[in-house]
Amino acid sequence: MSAAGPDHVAWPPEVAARYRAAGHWRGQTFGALLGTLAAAHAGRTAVVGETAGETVRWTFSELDARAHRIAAGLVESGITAGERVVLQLPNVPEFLPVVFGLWRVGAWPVFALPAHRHSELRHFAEQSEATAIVTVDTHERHDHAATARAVADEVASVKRVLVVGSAEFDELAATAPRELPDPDSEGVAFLQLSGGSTGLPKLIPRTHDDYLYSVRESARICALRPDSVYLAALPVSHNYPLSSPGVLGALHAGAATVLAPRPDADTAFRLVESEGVTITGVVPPLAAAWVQAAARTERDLSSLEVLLVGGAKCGRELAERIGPALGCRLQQVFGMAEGLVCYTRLDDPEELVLTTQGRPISLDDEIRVVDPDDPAAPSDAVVEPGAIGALLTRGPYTIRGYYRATAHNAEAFTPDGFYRTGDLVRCHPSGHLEVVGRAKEQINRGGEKVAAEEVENHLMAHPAVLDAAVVGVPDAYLGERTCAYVVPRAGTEVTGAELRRFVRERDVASFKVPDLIEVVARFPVTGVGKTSKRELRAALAALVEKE
Ligand code: OOB
Repeated sequence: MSAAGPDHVAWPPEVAARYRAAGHWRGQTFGALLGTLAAAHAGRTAVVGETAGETVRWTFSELDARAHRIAAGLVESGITAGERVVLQLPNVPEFLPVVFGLWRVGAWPVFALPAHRHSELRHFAEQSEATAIVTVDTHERHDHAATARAVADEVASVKRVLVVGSAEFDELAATAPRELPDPDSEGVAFLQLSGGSTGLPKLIPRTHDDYLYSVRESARICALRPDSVYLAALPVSHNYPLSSPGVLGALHAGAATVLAPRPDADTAFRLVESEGVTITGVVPPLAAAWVQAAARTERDLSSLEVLLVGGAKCGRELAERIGPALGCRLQQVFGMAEGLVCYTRLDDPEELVLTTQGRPISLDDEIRVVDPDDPAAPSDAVVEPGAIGALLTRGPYTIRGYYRATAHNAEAFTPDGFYRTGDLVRCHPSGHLEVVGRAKEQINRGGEKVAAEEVENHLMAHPAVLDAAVVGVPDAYLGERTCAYVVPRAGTEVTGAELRRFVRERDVASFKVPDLIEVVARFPVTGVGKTSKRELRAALAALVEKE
């Protein structure tokens, strides 16, 4: 417990007992799972990836042995159960043994994305009071090790930076394995990041039991089998390629995972052909790019059976093109790091696959669609069946609270434990949800989530900025782009170009730098005097149209 609130808001005991009795929570940790998988699939390929320009292939036994050695090495380097470790790894094969090593120790990985920069990394380290940062040397021309060291210098709790691929890491990874006590399966396994709508990303505590349930069911719903080959095209530290069904779903099924160093069509198609990939998951802009590239590729994509599309809305037009272009079945997925994941089923009627974002994993996922009118003072009145409303959910793998965020939790959850997703949906009679919009102040930039307030704060740090309002505007390729309206202080002048540079220099993930900045004399206001983001959005949309 910290002053900001508990590390983990547990499910009420009677609810937890129900999830156990239903067989959702099985008392297994990820470390124990890997041991079981290694016994069942010993010599089969678990991971294929590229490291230092070379392809590596590890079997389930090798992965298990590596994870044991890394766990022992982490313990010897002083890392103990319950400590938080910020992990910033791109799609390198070491991702898996490091994560399973941490899980065996009982330390909690904090899953930073490769795109995060100093600003975000520092926030994760501070917020979680992390004792270590694990990262790579450089990746895509960014010096991750230098960023991690700079954060370590500034955040007192961070005692060490471990760079995968360094001599120090190789030594740690060669430690003789040792018996370690198995952590509590109902305890926190790791912290995921929320896309956020207020300030900096919140941390999401997920337990072994709850996450494993979603992984096991995802693997089943996506029909993964030992001879499936899953391609992780997106960065694996994100919840979607990690567990929906993702790398963990593939492992769970005894299937191989191929880690793509980059998600572009050239890289992905090369790997589909060479590794016989059967299933992968992408965000809509990437799906569109692959569809286009497929028309002129000479690669053999015939092994591909399923393409998952999610993270942002996949419109019907794109949905219709996927099957014919890539010769595979489309599966829509609508999920969130906080928990709830919906899939269209492989045997669903075509119409539902093309027009909905699927139905929940579990019959115990409770869905409530409520009147969205005033998010600040929600009435939570349930709408008529089939009407559009704000989605609330609770269930066996949806958190009951963010990490150390009591004040925010009071708004993000209802008193009876439903998570306010901020998504506007329509629920079909079949239970399939159609995502029709969003009530939260977040921009979904092709699947990458940008909290308006976080960017506004960066803009307002500029001495010439009096006020800033960040909104999303429609974009044909990304779905939405990030745009900012800025009011300068009296007597100062500032340009959009200058402000973009300013935000970039504050060392934030580049997807958060506003695509467009408009400097205006004042914002339109609502009846009660609040900035009217609706009007700003409309004005920007008109502007973009004109351009
Ligand atoms: C996934 O997780 P997050 O945490 O990055 O973002 C969650 C939010 C949702 O609340 C929703 O606003 C949006 O992303 N979203 C979609 C969507 N999938 C996610 N909006 C419309 N259509 C979809 N299919 O993005 C995530 C986590 C697990 C699996 C898949 C995606």
